[in-house]
Formats: sequence, C-alpha cells, structure tokens
Amino acid sequence: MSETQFTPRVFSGIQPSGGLHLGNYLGAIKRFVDMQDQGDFQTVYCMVDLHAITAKLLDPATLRHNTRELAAGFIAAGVNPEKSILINQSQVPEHAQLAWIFNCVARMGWMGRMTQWKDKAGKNAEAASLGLFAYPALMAADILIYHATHVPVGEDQKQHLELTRDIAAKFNHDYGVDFFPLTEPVIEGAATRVMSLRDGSKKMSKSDPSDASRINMTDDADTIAKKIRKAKTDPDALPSEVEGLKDRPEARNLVNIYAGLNEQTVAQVLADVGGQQFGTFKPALAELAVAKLAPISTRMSELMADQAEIDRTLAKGAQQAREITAPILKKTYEIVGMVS
Ligand code: AQP
Repeated sequence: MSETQFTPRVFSGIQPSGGLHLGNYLGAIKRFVDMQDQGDFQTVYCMVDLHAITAKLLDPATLRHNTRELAAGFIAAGVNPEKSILINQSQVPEHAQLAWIFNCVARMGWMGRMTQWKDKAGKNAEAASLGLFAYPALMAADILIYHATHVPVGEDQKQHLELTRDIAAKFNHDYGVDFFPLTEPVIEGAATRVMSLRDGSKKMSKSDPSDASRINMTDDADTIAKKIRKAKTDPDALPSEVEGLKDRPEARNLVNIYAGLNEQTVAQVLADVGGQQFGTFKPALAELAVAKLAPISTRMSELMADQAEIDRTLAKGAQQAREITAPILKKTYEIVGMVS
C-alpha cells in the first residue's frame, strides 16, 4: 500500500480514431463531467491521438478532424476548459517519454494477455503494429504522468487499469520508491458497457463497419430514431424485474441505455416500463435519446465552426498540463538514473 498522499486527480481519455458514439458518451464523457462538477478532484481529459494510430494509420486530415471534433464533443457535453485541463496527447510530450520507461518496466507476457490486444490483433498478430502491442504501457503513462488517483472508464478498460497498477507497483518496487500511485478505476452507472444495436454480444464501437450498430454523437434526430427502431430485439415484452433481462442481451442493452440517459437505475426503469412491448418502448427511448443528444450535437457543430478557437483551447490545456507532467518526468528520470 502507498504511504504517500497524492493530490486527488482524475485523468481519462478517448481515441480520435473515429466519431464519438453513445458508448463513449455514457461510459466515459458523461462521467467525466460528473467528476469535474463534483469538485473533489482536479480533472484532466485527453484526446489520445497517439493511441488513435495504433490499430491503423489514419489519413492525416482525418486524424486532425477527429481530434478537433472530439474536443468539440467533450466541451459540448459539459467538459469545461475553465474547470478541467483539456489536452491533445501528442502536445504533451511527457506522455510518450514516460511510456518509453514503462515499455522497459512492463513484461511481454503481461501485454500478450490483454484481451483488447487479442481482439484487435486477431489471428494475424504478426501483422499488428508494435504500437498496438504496447498500447497499455502508453495508457499507463497517460495516467501516471499526472499521478492520477482515479480514472473513469467503461467496463472494457478494466484490464488495462489493472495493468497500470501492475506497472506502477513494479516501478515502485524495482526502484525502492513510493512514487507512482495505484490508480483506482471508476466504473459506475447503468451503461458502463453499451452494446451494438445490431448484436447484443458486441460492444458498441467506432470501428464497427456497420453504422447502424451505433448511435453517433453527430447523428440527427431522424437517424437516431431510425437506428433505435431498427435495433435488434426479441419478441417478448419487457420484464418488471432486473432478473428478467438475463439471457436477453439486446433487451438489456436498450434498457441500460435508457437508464444511462435518464440517470436512473435499471430497476427503476423496469418498474415503469415492465410489461411494455418494444413497439412502445423503442419510441420512448428514441425520444429520450434525441432530447439528450440533440443539444450536444448542435453545440458540437457550432464549436466546429471555429476550429482556431478549439486549437487555442488545446494549446492552453497543454501548457497547464506540462506544469504537472514536466516535474513528474524529471523526478522519474532522476529515480531511473538518467543524467540531467
Ligand atoms: N460501448 C461502450 N460502452 C461503454 N463505454 C465505452 N467506451 C468505449 N466504448 C464503450 C469507453 O469510452 C472511452 C474511450 O474509449 P476509446 O475510444 O479510447 O477506445 P475504445 O474503448 O476502444 O472505443 P471504441 O469505440 O471501441 O474504439 P475503437 O473502435 O477505435 O477501438 C473508454 O473509457 C471506454 O471504456
């Protein structure tokens, strides 16, 4: 256990590897805003553009567009650059510098066991990039270069957070220091794992080739309603109790989404909608989704009309971030024995 008192600090990020979707919103951004507004933490939120090229290299103009649009999405959803530090990862070079040290701390076996690596590399691991394999070490550096104590994430990132703790513990142990905190994951709420609208066994994801599988934060009201209307379901009515959703992944997913958007528990939602057929529930869900998402999407478009302002916000964020990261990197180098 760590004896050191670390400043309560939150770090989390999202890859600009594609457009934002409802899973990112409910699993991550909405909770970033909650933790920012609680006021118990200093909050740092990041577009992890270095991560975004690990699965495949993106067209440069696309990466630039995605990064700015993601920044607009964060702000439109309530991340306030006056309250949180909002950054683009590559503009704070200490992330990548610490990642190199962690590449030397982490073990190949640890990385090889990551389910995301196995899923994304697939059967052809030989052809995957070295960056994809090392992704969790860079993620550990993203978090630990801030000495972040808490990381709000979706369920899919739990294993990477455990690895972050393993890297911190090994570094501390190998150098006989108590320098990096053992960061706590914060995985909370009804929608920590939003599933594809077309297949309740698959996570909603930017890289799913089917656009109908996800609700994009830029979708208009008609598109949102159409995707929900066409979402895969089963023929039964909704249950009144949570246990009734067992073995009904698609039904569970739609109820989870409703609960996440309406800030209710699944049990509360089912108490209201139990007995309804999907013909009734889906339009209600569509109406709720449009009511919650349309203002964010409209604000995103307004922000994207002034990209120079987004760039200024990110430049300011990078400056603020480096006041935290530069001393932590300097101290890390001292501990490791780099001559400065
Ligand atoms: N479906 C999801 N449900 C709940 N949370 C989710 N997150 C992602 N998908 C869901 C959370 O969003 C944050 C940022 O994720 P990311 O974009 O950095 O990486 P990812 O998890 O790999 O997201 P995608 O959409 O699946 O991207 P691609 O397709 O590029 O790999 C994380 O907190 C994540 O938990």
